[in-house]
Amino acid sequence: MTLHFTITGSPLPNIPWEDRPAGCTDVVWRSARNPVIPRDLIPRSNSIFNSAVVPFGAGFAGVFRVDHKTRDMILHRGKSDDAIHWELDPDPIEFACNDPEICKYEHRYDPRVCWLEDRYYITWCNGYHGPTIGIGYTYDFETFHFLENAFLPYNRNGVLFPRKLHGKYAMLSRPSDTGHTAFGDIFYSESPDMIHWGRHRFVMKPAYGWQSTKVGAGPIPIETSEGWLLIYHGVLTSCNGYVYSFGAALLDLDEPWKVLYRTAPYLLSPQMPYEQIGDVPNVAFPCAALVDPPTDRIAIYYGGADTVTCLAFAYVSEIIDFTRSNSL
Ligand code: BMA
Repeated sequence: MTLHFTITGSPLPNIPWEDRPAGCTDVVWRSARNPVIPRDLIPRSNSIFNSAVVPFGAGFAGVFRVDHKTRDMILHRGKSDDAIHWELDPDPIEFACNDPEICKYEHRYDPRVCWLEDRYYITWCNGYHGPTIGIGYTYDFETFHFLENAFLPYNRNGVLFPRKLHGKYAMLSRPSDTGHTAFGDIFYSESPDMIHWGRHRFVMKPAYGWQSTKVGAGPIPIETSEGWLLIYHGVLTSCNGYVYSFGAALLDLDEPWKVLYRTAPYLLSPQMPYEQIGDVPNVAFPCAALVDPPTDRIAIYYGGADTVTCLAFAYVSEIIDFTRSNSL
């Protein structure tokens, strides 16, 4: 296949994949095997959703949001040979932590995992007197280390860039509130050491329709010659509550706070029963993507109705073309 642009990253020939179904004209299509992770995969799980997977060794590993039957929101590790059938550790991840002040946590949820330099960094929504962005790392998905909270409360959807920019680590996040935040813009921040974050820049705010209430970064941004491809969620406030869909934006490669294009229509909205019915109805919430640059294939992992984990497929080139030609 000859692409008219380049995608940065190593080949991933064993990416999970299903061809676009006959007759489907959507840019993003769902796995016929959805939900790929059921809510009851492990004995203590009430639900498993909004989770992050990465290539690891000959297979895949991930950090999963598991809401226990106590309704605590906790992170668990998982492994898979094919990125579809997952084995989750029944016990939560324990993060090694040096400072007792921040070692205790109120909750951990909505993880993202980012391979950066020499390790897998994990960012998640961490309860420390309200939600903020916790940062940890692992080399092996066996031992996990907690670094720091990146920001003051209240913040959600902390998503690292997969390489340094201007010699600094870079992250998107979404300042929020203690509750079910009825607003939300995406910001960009930089750090020399993963601990201290600053040089904050505004990236984007809600627009209309499916993204009229709030927006938040989804999977780790994908580097292409056309810009950073950011898949993000947007929220509509309907007469019956929030509706979470997702779309895409292209951000400037050097100055990612500059939005080049951004989809006016969504790429995927909650339309299947496993997205519409669950603990929180009408939620499609992407937290990870696997990409195979040589074939242009992308597999997007998203939570369905705050209950299960789902998978959707697309071609990166088609998302980019669609984003450009259907931009706000
Ligand atoms: C957000 C987060 C997500 C969740 C969504 C819908 O505020 O809590 O984890 O998927 O609400 O409930």
